[in-house]
Amino acid sequence: MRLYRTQQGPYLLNDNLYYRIEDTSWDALITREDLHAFCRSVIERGERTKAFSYGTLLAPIESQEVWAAGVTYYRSRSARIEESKDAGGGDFYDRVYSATRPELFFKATGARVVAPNHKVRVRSDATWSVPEPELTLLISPKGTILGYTIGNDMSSRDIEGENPLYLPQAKVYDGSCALGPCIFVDPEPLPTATRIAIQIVRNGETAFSGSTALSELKRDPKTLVSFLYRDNSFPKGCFLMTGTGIVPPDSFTLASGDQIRIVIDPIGTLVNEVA
Ligand code: DO4
Ligand code: MG
Repeated sequence: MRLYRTQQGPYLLNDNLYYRIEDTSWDALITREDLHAFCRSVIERGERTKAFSYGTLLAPIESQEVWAAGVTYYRSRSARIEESKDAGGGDFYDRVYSATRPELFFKATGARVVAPNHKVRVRSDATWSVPEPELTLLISPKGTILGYTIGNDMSSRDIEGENPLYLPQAKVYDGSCALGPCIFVDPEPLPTATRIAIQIVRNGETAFSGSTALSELKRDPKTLVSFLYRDNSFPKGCFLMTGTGIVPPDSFTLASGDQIRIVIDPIGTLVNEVA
C-alpha cells in the first residue's frame, strides 16, 4: 500500500486502485500508530476514486523533522576516508563505522524538503557535490517504523572533506533534501534483497549509475531508531534516512540540469533535477 500526499489531499494506492482519504491532515494520518490497519480499512470500504495527477504531488512530509544516519555502508566509510585524507580526518569514519553508537545528524524540517519532480540544489560555494540515495524510514511518535520512502541526502564532498566539523554546512542548505514519491506502508522490515539504484542523466545520457542492496546496510533500522529516540522526542513522528551505499567516483560532481533518478522497489522512483 502506498500513500501519496497531493495538493488535493492524501491518496492511497493499492493493486493499481486509488482511494481518497478524507477529513484528515497529513500529520494526523502518517503519525497513526495503526497506520497499516487504517489503510487496510480504507481499502475494505471499497470507495475507489480516479487517479490523481502526478503534477500535484507533494513531498510526503508535513511537520516532521528529517534526520539522517551516516557511514552505515562500507562504501560510504571508504569514500569519506578518501575525501578527508588531506585534512587528516579519516580515522573518525572508520571508528564510527564499527562503533556501537551510529552517526546521526539533523537534516531538514518538513518545509525545507523538496518534492518529487522539483529541483534540488548544490551549494554555490561547493565544488564537489553528489546525491546520496537512501532508504528513509517513517517513524511514529512512539518510535514504531510505520513505512518507507526514498530520500536524497544531497552533500558537498569538498566541504565535508575539508573538516568533519563542517558537516552541517555540507549537508543542510536550501534544496539539500528530497523525499518521495510516496510512503510505502508496511509494518514488516523490507527484505534484505531490496535494491537501491540511482541514475544521473546529463544531456540525455547516463552520467553515473549505481546500485546496492539493503543486505549491505550495516545497521538494523530498528537500532538506528532506538538511538535516534534516546532522550529525544518526536511528537509529530520523524523521518530517518539510513545512509548511502552508493558514492560516484571521485571525478564526478553534479551539474545544473542533471536529472537524479532513485529507485527502490517497492516504493517507486524519486526524480529531481539539479537547479
Ligand atoms: O559522515 C558523514 C555523513 C555520512 C552520510 O551522509 C552517509 O553515509 O550517508
Ligand atoms: Mg547520507
